[in-house]
Amino acid sequence: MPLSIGITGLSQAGKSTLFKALTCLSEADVSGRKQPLARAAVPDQRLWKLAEIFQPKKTTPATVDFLDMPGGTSSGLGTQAISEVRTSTLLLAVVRCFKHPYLEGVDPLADLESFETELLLTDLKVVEGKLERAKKLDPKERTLLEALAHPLSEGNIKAIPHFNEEERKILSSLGLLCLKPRLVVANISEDDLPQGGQYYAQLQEVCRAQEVPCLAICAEVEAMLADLDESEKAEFMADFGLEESALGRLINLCYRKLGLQTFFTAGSDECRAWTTKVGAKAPEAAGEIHSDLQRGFIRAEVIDYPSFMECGSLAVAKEKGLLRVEGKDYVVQDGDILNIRFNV
Ligand SMILES: Nc1nc2c(ncn2[C@@H]2O[C@H](COP(=O)(O)OP(=O)(O)OP(=O)(O)O)[C@@H](O)[C@H]2O)c(=O)[nH]1
Ligand SMILES: [Mg+2]
Repeated sequence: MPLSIGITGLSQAGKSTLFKALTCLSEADVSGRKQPLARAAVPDQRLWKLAEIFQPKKTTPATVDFLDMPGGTSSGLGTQAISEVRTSTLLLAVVRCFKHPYLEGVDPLADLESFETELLLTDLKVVEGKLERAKKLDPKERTLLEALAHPLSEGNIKAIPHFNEEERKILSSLGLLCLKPRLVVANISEDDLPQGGQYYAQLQEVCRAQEVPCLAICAEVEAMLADLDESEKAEFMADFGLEESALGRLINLCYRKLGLQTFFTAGSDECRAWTTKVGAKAPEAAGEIHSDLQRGFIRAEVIDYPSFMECGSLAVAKEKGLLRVEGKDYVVQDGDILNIRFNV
């Protein structure tokens, strides 16, 4: 299933600007859309380096889906749009740290808090509704919902219980926003690039206490960069003191937060990047490619990316004994190049 990231936050925080920047969509692309959903390629230089060597017919990056939440009311959480974001894997909370043309003041901490309150209230409605309506609620589910109702009604995001995997599974169909992994994006003004400035520093402090990763992005500058070709982009990024695009930085953080990593398949037909969990064993990783590969997994030929690049080809790697054969207990490492042997 593709990783899906919901872009949420208060109205006018810069969500759509960020969405455009991350997905390289122009104004025209976005306005014609019913579903503000777009797929972005995960930037990974290693894939393109592999493609230089293999010269495949096709090179396919891993992808991430972004969903832009419309604003409109005082908060970014319009009810019709909520159902969309309930299926997201992770939420970005975009917080305004720039002077807005017509909104007064800049107060990222207050904005973050009112956004979180809004988010919890939306969940509270779901939880209460479920508790009221469902007489025949499974007792386990009822207990979990009851444990949530209090912190939700208090608007206290820090008091949301940490559920284990089984408990999360029980609640998963509700798509509760408060249980989703979160990341805060400080949407900073151009003048605060590249360090982030005082508002970012304030947000960072609060986020650190909540163990929520926080990232400073200037959505407007990034949206401008997204329209440029590669050489112009590099020049402008250097001017702003930016080393990596917002997409790259954001995805790195998301992967870390979600415990994800990348592996590759490479050949003359296709070079491709795949996403799997950190700690995944070879058959599970193979399952990302196709369920048949997991079901019929026999073994995997494996080489790590740096060793492969040193060898320059699979033939040389084999000669040097660097292409290993691993069984079903092999724990896949970030950057591994895998060739799965299977039989169904
Ligand atoms: N200075 C500055 N202005 C920005 C930045 N990001 C967005 N803006 C401006 O803020 C306004 C709102 O941006 P949007 O991206 O439409 O915000 P939004 O969160 O999608 O708004 P709603 O969909 O109405 O909730 C626009 O006028 C943007 O040009 C930024 O990084 N810096
Ligand atoms: Mg918008």
